Amino acid sequence: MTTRRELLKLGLYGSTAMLHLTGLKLDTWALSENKSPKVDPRVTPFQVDLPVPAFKTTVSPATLPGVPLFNDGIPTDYVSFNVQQTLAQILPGKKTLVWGYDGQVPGPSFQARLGRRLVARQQNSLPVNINVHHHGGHTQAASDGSALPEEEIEPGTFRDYIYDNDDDTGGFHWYHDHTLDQTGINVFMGLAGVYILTSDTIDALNLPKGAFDVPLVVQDRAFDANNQLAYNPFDHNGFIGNVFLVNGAVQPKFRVGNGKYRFRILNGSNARFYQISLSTGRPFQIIGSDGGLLKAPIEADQFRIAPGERVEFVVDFSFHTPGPNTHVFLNNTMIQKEGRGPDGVDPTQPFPLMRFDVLDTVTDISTVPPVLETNIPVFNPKESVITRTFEFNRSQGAWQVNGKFFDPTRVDATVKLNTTEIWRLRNGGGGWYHPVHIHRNEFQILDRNGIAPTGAESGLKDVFVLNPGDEIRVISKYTGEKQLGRYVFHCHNIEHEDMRMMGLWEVVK
Ligand SMILES: [Cu+2]
Repeated sequence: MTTRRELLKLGLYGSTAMLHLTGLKLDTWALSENKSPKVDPRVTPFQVDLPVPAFKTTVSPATLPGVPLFNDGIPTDYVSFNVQQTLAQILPGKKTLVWGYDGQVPGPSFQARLGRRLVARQQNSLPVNINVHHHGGHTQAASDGSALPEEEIEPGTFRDYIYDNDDDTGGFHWYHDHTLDQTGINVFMGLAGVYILTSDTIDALNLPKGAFDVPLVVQDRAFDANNQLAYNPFDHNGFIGNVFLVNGAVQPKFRVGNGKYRFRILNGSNARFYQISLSTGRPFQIIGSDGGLLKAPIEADQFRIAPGERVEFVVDFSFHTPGPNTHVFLNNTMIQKEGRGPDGVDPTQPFPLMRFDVLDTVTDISTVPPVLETNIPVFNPKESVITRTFEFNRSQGAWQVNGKFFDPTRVDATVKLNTTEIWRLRNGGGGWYHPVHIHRNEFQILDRNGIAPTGAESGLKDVFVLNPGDEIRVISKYTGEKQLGRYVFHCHNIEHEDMRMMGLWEVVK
């Protein structure tokens, strides 16, 4: 197999490099019928129960030879993953080959606490290179998973990731593959999972807990005639599938009681946007955004969620009488035919992503407190030392930032530690949507086209959707002595990212 370094010398990147590096032969991959918005006819919804990924349990560091040990007094937990191929029953009939953390799709969930360090060993038993990104985390550069070639885990080797969990707030993060040129295929094959960062203060809020606190990882996929995942490496517009999975299961059903549930929804799709609502039309309480809980809950009856974004919301099923015919559907009303972006919301065409079966009578003592997160940092625009502008544009059928393709050897911005900066993110045109993700920090949106943010966008964010024509100003302060070094920012339409819509930035003393 050709090495990454050799390919870079040859000037090969994106899908061409991906095919070399994964060793995938085109004839083994049915080119998916991405243009068809039609639902796969093999699918019958609500046949399987919603899988809820288990929390990863800790292990003794003594079981992990060579793992870093610490004597700085900070409590440290250790977990160990084996990233491997497995066969999953997704469609009826033949099983589907997937790539998963511990062979699971989504992977086991991280349960982390503020102020407690977590070390994760990732053993790569796949035939391809991997790189694990902690999306939403205030992570040391060497453990961030920033698509830099030198960070990659080659087959048969491992890497230890150190998560300090010294973020300003807890949050609903996730982890997913971030290998240069092949993030699209790696995530598509299953390399994604949930990372929940909590604290004593968050736990003390009387929000729904335990079995009433449920992550929902929403993804679209396409399958060939043999029930195998079908990815078109030459569709650089963005992958759009015609089978909808929640937590790895096709349009599942979920048994609930007549009480409140905290749902944490992650759009883990490569390029698809969703508009989420309930079939009852009832409002719910949005309590969290990408970067954790909001200051206060926001009542809403729908929201948009783009690739990489997270929204936390509380649904109250107490308005329903439990019974075998009491169903509530989690609907998507966003129409999207191609990777360019969503075509718009059509409330007359609700598509059920999953079904809640209200069957049980429960005693619900949980509440949605009027005050949620009191520790959200306020970034002062007057303290900003520079305003940088990044324009996301299309060129030569691929994707650029400020007219340049990503180059892992070129630093596009140097940020001084403990300073505040404003970044202006601008859509370069053509009717394309770009959900832009910046690593390492959480940000406040100052304004979107001059207007202050509303809804979940008023909370801490790390993904910013550039609709056509948009210009967004975001602000953050770059604190953290441990978090010096190189990070990336990029479009989270993963096919755009793989075709080099990414920039490199560095935090220096
Ligand atoms: Cu994009």
